[in-house]
Amino acid sequence: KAAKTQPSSPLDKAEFKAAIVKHLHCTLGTDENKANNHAWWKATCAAIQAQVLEGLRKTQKSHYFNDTRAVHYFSAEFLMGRLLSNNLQNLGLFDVASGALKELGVEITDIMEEEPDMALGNGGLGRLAACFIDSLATMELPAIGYGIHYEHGLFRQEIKSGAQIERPDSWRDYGNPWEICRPESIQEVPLFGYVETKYGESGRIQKEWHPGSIVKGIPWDIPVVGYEGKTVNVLRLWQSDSSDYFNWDVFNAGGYVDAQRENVQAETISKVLYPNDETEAGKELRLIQQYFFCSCSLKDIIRRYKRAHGDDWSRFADQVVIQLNDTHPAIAIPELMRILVDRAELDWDQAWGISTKVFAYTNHTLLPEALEKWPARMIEKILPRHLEIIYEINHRFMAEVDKKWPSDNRIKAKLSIIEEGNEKMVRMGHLSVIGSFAVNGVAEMHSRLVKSDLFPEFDALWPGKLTNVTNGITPRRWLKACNPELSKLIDKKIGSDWPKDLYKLEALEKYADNKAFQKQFMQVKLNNKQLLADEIRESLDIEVDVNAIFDVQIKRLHEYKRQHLNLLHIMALYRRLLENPDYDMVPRVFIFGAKAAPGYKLAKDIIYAINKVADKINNDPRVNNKIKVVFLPNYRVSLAEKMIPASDVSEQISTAGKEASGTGNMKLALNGAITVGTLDGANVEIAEEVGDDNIFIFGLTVEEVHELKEKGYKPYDYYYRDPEIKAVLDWLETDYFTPGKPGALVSIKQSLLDHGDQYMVLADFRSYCDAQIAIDEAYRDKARWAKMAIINTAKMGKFTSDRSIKDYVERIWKLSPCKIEN
Ligand code: 26R
Repeated sequence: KAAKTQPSSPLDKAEFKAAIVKHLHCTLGTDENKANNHAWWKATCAAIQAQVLEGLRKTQKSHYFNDTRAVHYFSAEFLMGRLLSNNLQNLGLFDVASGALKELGVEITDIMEEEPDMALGNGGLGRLAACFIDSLATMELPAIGYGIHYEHGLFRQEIKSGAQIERPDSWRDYGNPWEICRPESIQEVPLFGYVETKYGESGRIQKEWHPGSIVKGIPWDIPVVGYEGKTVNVLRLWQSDSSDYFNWDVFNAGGYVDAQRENVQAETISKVLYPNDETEAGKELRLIQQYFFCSCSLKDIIRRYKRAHGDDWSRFADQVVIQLNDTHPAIAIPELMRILVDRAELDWDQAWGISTKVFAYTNHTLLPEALEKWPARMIEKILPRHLEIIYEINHRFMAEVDKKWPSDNRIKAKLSIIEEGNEKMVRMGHLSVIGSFAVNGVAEMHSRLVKSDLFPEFDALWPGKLTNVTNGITPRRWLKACNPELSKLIDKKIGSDWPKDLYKLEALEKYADNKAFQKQFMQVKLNNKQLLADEIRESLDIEVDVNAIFDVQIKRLHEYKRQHLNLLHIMALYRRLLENPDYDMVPRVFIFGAKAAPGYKLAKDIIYAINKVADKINNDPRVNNKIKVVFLPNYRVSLAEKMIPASDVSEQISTAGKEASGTGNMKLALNGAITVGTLDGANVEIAEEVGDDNIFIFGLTVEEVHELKEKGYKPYDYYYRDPEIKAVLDWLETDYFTPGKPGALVSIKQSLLDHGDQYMVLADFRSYCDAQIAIDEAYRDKARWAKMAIINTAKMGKFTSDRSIKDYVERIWKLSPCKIEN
């Protein structure tokens, strides 16, 4: 035993036990008798981390010696969730660990609950980044994720008397066993100040930025363990700190600096994640956050490049590709130009030639209010040199536009990076398209709309630059780890190599009609529903029947996602039951999980309404338990992992053309839930895969939405023509759901009638109700439903994030895998 000095050779149960106990004693200063679940969790993580770090060391050595080209995924958000079960699964150590703990008298599922979620993201975009780095490691691709080490992730949601309350998320209060601080790689980030123009001897104009302050970026590395493979990549997150060497230098430069000096408390930069998804706020601190992590990351990349290639920039674009996750890191484009032109003293064309071979940009939304724009004045104050560079980029670009469309000022104004107006604004989307060699949308339909509606002239100017890469999800977390029972059933039926090759699930299709398999499949679903029912009882004291349909809508709360369409349908069902106690319906549990941006009034009103309607329905004996409404507070990755395996119906009901892709839709279908959805985002591709018989599509198409907008959409027409619509909307105005508080829910009605129903909820209402009736019918036929569920799981191969990454690698990044040597 003592001879076993190679910590990388997989541990057996006895060794694992010994490692946990050693960490209890030596790392945590406790023992087997005193340790609580938290201590057991930490000791277990520490035991695993030793293995992980060995893999990390070998990976970094191999990448270094092979001088590999790597992708650098720049993202302001990484929604990692918990890492324990994922790391165990990916290392193939789950059963060993759970056995070892059992012998120590500890349930692994209990200690897994001790881990706080790493909630460093808002929603889809952040979780996509997390799935992508899992796939990159699994596919043995050299990759590094760069982001921000927020002290507080997305707020914790509490529900008080039905309303959302935000509380700070303090995920690191008791330490994070997975992260490693790397003080040897600290970077300095300049901010504010002014630009000096110098005339060099060669007559070359040199610009020098004299910053007004300097902050420190401290890197924290989180190892990213690939499935079965040996690759362990890193996610490098930057934490801000005040720089000790700070302002003296600058200060002494003279009074001019004093006048220009601006301050930002260095520590506040990485303090908190902005909780807005989809509403651009233009806050100064957010721009500073974006520049802070881009500047640190670029310097980190360049330091690594120079170690191998010295001052020879000619190979930079061969070694480095940077993927911009939306426009949040777009400031990296002028920052690289500044480094190349001002620091490395390359001429502009050379520098631009390199930059535009390095960057690629992913667009995640078409909603106008989510497209980032910064006041030019704000950029000038914080990053004076960058504004100059942006103007220069734009100037040269306008010349290019003039060649294609001579003297067309309308097109110039439309394509310019600068939006003229009362206040000059810098359009970060335009900057990203111009500075990148590839631009992609995240689902077929979304990418088509990016080309036709958002950037049509860019598409004409640079044919082929705009493209599609459909999103995906990692099946390691979203099936293998979160749904162990279904995973084992699948293993038994078709073998266990599906986590790395999800198209293998197609082999399940031939059992879709098999009675015995249907029974097993639906038994697993029932067991998962039981687990969720227990959770609902514990958290909300609501009893739900596991034989009811579990109908789930989980996503950020937004009008375009239309949680209120779901709610209006629930109210309509309730009303039908009150009018006709014999109204025939399969009992249904409507389950919601959603956070609203703290400043988004109507979104918060919708949460309040869901909770108030829930109170009433759940406690009305006339409903006879045919409907339950459950709003699970604090929706997050770890809660999703419990809800998704227990879902029968997946609500994907956005207004057509508004949801770029969606990824929850994929997770739910993979776990055997049937989608009720519009032809929007990736729903379209899910429908293609599963076939029309295995999905419930309803509502207006994008084209119909456009037509209706064109000819003038009048929500009042639907209100007066459909008595059920009128009844439920009027109901909102009474105090039926909010006793003593009439009008408490009226803002929803107003938004749908007086404010024009921007997202066409009323237009889709009837068609949605019809789809729900079709679901009710389908569910009554047990065999039919089981078959649909099995086919959904079987047909999700396309939606593994491994396929997305393969698309990026082949069409955009041009990377090769790197085998890890011992
Ligand atoms: C500028 C700002 C405040 C902001 C805008 C938008 C901040 C954050 C966002 C988040 C966005 C755009 C987002 O999460 N988009 C989602 O990306 C997912 C992954 O591609 C898609 O599946 C999903 O449809 C889309 O809404």
